[in-house]
Amino acid sequence: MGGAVGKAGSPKKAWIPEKKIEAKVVEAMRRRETHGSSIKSFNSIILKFPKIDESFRKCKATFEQFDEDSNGSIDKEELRKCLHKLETAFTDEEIYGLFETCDINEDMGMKFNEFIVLLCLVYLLKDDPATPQAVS
Ligand SMILES: [Ca+2]
Ligand SMILES: [Ca+2]
Repeated sequence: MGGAVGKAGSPKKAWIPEKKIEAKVVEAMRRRETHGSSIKSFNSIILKFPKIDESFRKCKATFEQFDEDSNGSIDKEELRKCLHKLETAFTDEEIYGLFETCDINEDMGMKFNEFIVLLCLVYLLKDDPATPQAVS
């Protein structure tokens, strides 16, 4: 790297500060590497794919259960009925809100890909699924 400036004189001196910066950058990069940020976590997600695949199949089965009339999409009423059946703590209003959030293309039906978004949201929103009466 670097141009051909000051070939004859003492270019080394002029280069020192720049090299210091370069060294710092390299050092910083190395530090980031050892801290292993985004790339590492991306890999660790990919390594979980066999498990995700399994969960995905379960999601598909759940989707089919929700889709009572088997028309390939879950409508508002189907979602409401199923969430009530599962005894989730959502009010009708919340369920409709979830539905509207997840119905990305706004065709009033939830396809499988939209259903995945729903599952993620439900997961994020639920706070204490297994122990409802543990908190006093
Ligand atoms: Ca349906
Ligand atoms: Ca939709």
